[in-house]
Amino acid sequence: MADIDALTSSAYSQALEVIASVEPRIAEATRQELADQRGSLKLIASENYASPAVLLTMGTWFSDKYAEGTVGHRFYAGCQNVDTVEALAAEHARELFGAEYAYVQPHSGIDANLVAFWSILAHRVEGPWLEKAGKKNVNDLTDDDWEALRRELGNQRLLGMSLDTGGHLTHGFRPNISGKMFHQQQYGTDPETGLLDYDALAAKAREFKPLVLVAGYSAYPRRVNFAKMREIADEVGATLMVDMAHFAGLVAGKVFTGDEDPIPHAHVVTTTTHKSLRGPRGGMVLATEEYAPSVDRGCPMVLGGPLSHVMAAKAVAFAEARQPAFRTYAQQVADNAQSLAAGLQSRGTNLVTDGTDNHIVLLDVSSYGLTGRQAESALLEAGIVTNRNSVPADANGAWYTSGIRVGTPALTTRGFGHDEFDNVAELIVQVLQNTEAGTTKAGTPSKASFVLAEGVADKVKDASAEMLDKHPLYPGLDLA
Ligand code: DSN
Repeated sequence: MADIDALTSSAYSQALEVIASVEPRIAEATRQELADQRGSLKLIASENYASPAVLLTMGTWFSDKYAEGTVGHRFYAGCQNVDTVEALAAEHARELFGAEYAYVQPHSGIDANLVAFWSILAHRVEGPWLEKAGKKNVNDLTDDDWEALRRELGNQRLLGMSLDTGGHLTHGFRPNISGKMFHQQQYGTDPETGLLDYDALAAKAREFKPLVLVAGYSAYPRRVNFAKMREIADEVGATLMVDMAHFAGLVAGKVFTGDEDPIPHAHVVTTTTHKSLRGPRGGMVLATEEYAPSVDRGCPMVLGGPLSHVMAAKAVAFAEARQPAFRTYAQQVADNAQSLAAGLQSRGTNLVTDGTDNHIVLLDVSSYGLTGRQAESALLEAGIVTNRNSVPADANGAWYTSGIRVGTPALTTRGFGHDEFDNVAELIVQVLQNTEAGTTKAGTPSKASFVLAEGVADKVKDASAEMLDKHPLYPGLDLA
């Protein structure tokens, strides 16, 4: 069998030489990025490390091919190989998730959500409206028809989780297109527990009667009961759309099953492919057969030419995720989050919802006298990469915040287990305990500047290095 590590090393060494022959600074930045990722504790909950096979698949001439349309039905000639790639990626996705239909063209999560929104509108609003107007398809519409249809489409309602309680920008947040194209309202979490309150959500849905109920999150450290979500959607006649971008890996790895698996319950499911799923950077829509024809119109409705090189990498990543080892990985991601949360709590850190049962831990750092911004910067100085995040009803708003979001997918890929994550908790706490809020130039309290006690960053970096050396990133990858 080929020595994959040796092949990977030589592939990247040679690729970097080729790149350096044109723009050496890009080759250098690429080397530096690897060194930085290797040398820091990556705790950003939405990041991971894709395999060399996935990364290499993105660097090919598929990037040069246009292929608007769908498999076997393209607007450009010469798409036979793109057809192979797209069909395979979709097949792997359907098998991996047990979905009726998969659309692998979206370039990102927001693209996937836009495809889903417009598909739902086309299916639920445009279709019946065309029938009523006696028109076969949108090409038959007059200017007056269009005006009336636009009014109809623009009057639809969407109910999604609010940003400060863990929802995503694309779930109806006002400044996002989703908050402008729909009449939107947001549901939150229980102010005492921080947990989703399904009764309150149902009451809001009954009152608001949304066409689209969006479930899913990017900063909620708990599982969601999608069977309950579907009951609520059905009661009010809404389409249930689940954005599983964050936890797709836990669904693929069968950590979330039954009521926690969105696929059997939602009409339409969207995801990114690069977070816990550990694939290339991109998006995807899964749907029931009923919604498939309108999702298939993602291009030209929302998207331009698909990124064929990324669709190829999706196929490779999904093939990896269908291997038994991925289930072990996904379970470890969830177990490690438990260790991290317990380690933080036992050292006196407040966690939103008092813990986790997915891959996310959300720290409320206000008890340390810090904003999220100060904590994020101090942690970075000590080689711990996180992101600041709002906590529910955040007194510091969405820019400075009071929270730090951390997640386990990336370091679990490196092989970190229970003891290492307990140690990571210790290092985080050491930084937070030794950081003080700074002042502005005028001497007033600052929400951004901070002072990390001398020597702490080095001590934490040394302790991290011991663990990182034990679990090297891309162990066999040795750049010449
Ligand atoms: N940027 C992603 C995250 O960090 O959760 C969501 O878009």
